[in-house]
Amino acid sequence: MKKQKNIFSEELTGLRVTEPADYAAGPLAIQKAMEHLIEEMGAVRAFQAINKMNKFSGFDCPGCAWPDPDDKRSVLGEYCENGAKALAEEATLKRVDLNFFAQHSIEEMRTWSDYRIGKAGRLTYPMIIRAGDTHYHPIAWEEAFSLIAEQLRSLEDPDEAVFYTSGRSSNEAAFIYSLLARRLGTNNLPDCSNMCHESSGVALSETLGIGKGSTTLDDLHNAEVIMIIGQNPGTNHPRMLTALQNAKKNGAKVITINPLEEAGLKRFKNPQRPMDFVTSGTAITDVYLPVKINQDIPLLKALMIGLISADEASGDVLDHAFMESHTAGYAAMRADMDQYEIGDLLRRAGIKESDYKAALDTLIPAKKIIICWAMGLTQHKNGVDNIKECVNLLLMKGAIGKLGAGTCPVRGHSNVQGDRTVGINHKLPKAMAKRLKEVFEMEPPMEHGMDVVESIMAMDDGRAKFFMGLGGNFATAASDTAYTIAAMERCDMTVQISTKLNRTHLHPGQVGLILPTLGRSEKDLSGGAKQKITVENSMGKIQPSVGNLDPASEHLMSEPAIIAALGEQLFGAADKINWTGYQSDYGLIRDDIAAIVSGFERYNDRVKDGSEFYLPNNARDCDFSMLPGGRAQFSVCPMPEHDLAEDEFLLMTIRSHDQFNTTIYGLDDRYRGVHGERRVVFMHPDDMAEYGFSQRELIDLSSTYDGQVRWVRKFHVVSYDIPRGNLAAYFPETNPLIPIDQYAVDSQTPISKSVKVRVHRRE
Ligand SMILES: Nc1nc2c(c(=O)[nH]1)N[C@H]1C(S)=C(S)[C@@H](COP(=O)(O)OP(=O)(O)OC[C@H]3O[C@@H](n4cnc5c(=O)[nH]c(N)nc54)[C@H](O)[C@@H]3O)O[C@H]1N2
Ligand SMILES: Nc1nc2c(c(=O)[nH]1)N[C@H]1C(S)=C(S)[C@@H](COP(=O)(O)OP(=O)(O)OC[C@H]3O[C@@H](n4cnc5c(=O)[nH]c(N)nc54)[C@H](O)[C@@H]3O)O[C@H]1N2
Ligand code: SF4
Ligand SMILES: [Mo]
Repeated sequence: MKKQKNIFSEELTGLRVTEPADYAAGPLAIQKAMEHLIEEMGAVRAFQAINKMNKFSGFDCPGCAWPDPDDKRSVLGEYCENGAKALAEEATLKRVDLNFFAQHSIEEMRTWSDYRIGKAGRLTYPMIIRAGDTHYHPIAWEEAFSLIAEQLRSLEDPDEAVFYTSGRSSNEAAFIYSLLARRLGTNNLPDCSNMCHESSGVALSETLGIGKGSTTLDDLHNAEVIMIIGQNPGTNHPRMLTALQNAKKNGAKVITINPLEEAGLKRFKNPQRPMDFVTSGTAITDVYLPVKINQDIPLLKALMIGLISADEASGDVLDHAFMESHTAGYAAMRADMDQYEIGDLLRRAGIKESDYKAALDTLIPAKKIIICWAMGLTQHKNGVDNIKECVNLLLMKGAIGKLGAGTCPVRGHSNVQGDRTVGINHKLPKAMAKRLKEVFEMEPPMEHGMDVVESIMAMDDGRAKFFMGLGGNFATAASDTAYTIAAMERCDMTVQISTKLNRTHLHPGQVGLILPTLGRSEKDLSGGAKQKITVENSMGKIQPSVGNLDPASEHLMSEPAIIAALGEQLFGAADKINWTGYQSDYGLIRDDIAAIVSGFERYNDRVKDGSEFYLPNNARDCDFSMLPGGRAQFSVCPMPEHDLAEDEFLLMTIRSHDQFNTTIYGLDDRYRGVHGERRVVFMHPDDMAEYGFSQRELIDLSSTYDGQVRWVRKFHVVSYDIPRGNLAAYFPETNPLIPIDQYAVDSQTPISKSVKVRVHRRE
């Protein structure tokens, strides 16, 4: 068999396994936060920055999109362990300087682990590499801009260019980046949400008329039941545990649906409450349902059938008045349920009847229900249906558009939601197109552009020749790593606007450019004035962000300044779009956002002096007038099918506690009892016994789709409490297993949580 090209380093780093933790946070979280901050930044710089993070006059945490409290912010600090790590990683004192690039060839750096690549430090100078070069060389900003502009002008068709965005950019940068692409004539604006919550956006837009969640922190605090499904907040949204703790104090019950019993969903010891350290903290989950991978639909159907039966007996379990006045499609969904039988559904889901009953009894009396979810639902072939099924349950109970109830897709990157709101969308919304025509007298392209998967395929077959990334680590984050990397290398030019070195920089096109940029925590003095940026959190609130640290290098430009300078170079200073003005006054960008995007009226006023505001949200207001018949829509969701061969497992590719996507903070996943190593695969002890695998044994994994076999090698088996037939391993090391053409129906999100794989003893 042909050996597939190795992309990730297979170097082993020394696995140690302990018992999984039975609570999250506590004193160790504070200790770990401090260790990362002080090691990367030194004590003085660390305290200077951390005291401003998530404060009204400070900067927004560069980690996840979890919201800050609306009213008061804690004097002890409004951040979590992983927020501290995100800051430490960005504000590190380590530097990738000219010397570094002179010393290390890209060939050499490709052999490094992602951990080592990331730990090299902050990029400090614009760099270029051309086909045949072994090393990156410095280039002046002006020269870089004219090279890029020249390349873009030389394209036969603007659709040969692809403009990717990762979710850390500000509203200001994202808005003018989308303007740049559209002014050029393309909607090729793939973004990280294509790999993330796109399934949520599609499902929620179709059923509730808005591609975002409907709840706020206040709703969580007032809910009777919170379902947490396919999400690991203890690691990925740690301050959500504080919200859950408050909700529990107010009497909420939590139902958790997850193949893994994650520590953060067992108990929480709030680092802000030292009393929690001496007690056992707060129990988070009341009913835990250890669902098999991607068997959420059968489980949700079983719960809905249970609710319908209970309602038939008492008449007051479902909200009939709400369904009659606000929804459509219930009869069809109800009729579809007749073909299912609860016992079968539970067998498929792998759920015991007693656990099911406990969940059902919790849901029956509840009127205020919130469903929270993340990648465990979105990254499957049927990701869109997974979310529609959640909406069905909420609609039956009338649990939408009122205090304490609604949808809560918990967003990933800190501004991924804002980027989409202000224009990063490969499908240009009609209303936005109309405003662009009116305000800028331009003719925006109307056909849909390419998303992540389509862009990679287009780079592969030569339809796309130019790639620009506003942040992110495209080659490593996307699926089918070997294919994706080869596709990117085929481009005439690749340009990465980045804070830190990553693997994507090591696989440039014919010409590769790195444009180093400021991070959130840094002072932005573009144009000689103190600039602020704005972001939108997972709950639709817009807030300003102003960094206070000295920049990592005097040669950095801010994201808005880079994009606007390129716009000026391409379209001239006399263009209808004020590229020149944008570079020195982000207030002008906000004025134009206000002119183009609804909900941003008086934008500059409303983010003055640290103030924040919520964007309008029709689902929160129970207004479904944009949907057929003015009603929220029930959906009929078919069952997930995998057609597994007898020796195939379903693999979910998940995050450790020591990473932010492709940025590896450290080598531990302490809540799951894994230390010093990322090349592990979690397996049920009975499955291990069947294969004769011993703890820590090294195995290889392969996936076979359409006759093509893909491999990743050298993973330690770790015995774990995971459903039989299911496996878990970390991303991005397992991305080479996911074929580019395996994605969710309608959202094209790669199937990162249900990859069919085989396990192999190493010869
Ligand atoms: N520290 C840190 N924070 C982060 C990130 C990070 O990498 N590190 N990434 C950010 C980003 S971009 C995102 S999108 C979010 C991701 O946040 P999450 O979605 O919480 O992250 P994952 O690790 O992908 O975990 C998914 C969870 O879903 C479960 N799961 C997997 N498959 C299924 C399934 O079929 N059904 C059910 N019910 N559960 C399933 C897994 O066991 C796991 O607990 O976090 C954001 N925050
Ligand atoms: N198998 C598998 N694959 C997945 C997932 C999964 O669960 N499993 N999750 C998917 C998800 S949810 C997501 S969101 C994607 C993430 O995909 P990306 O967003 O593309 O990846 P990140 O690792 O977040 O990007 C990190 C890089 O961003 C740059 N960066 C950091 N901060 C800034 C900044 O402020 N400005 C700029 N310009 N650059 C910055 C740094 O250079 C850093 O190396 O991955 C997806 N891939
Ligand atoms: S919960 Fe998310 S946004 Fe809040 S401090 Fe932690 S990482 Fe940052
Ligand atoms: Mo994400």
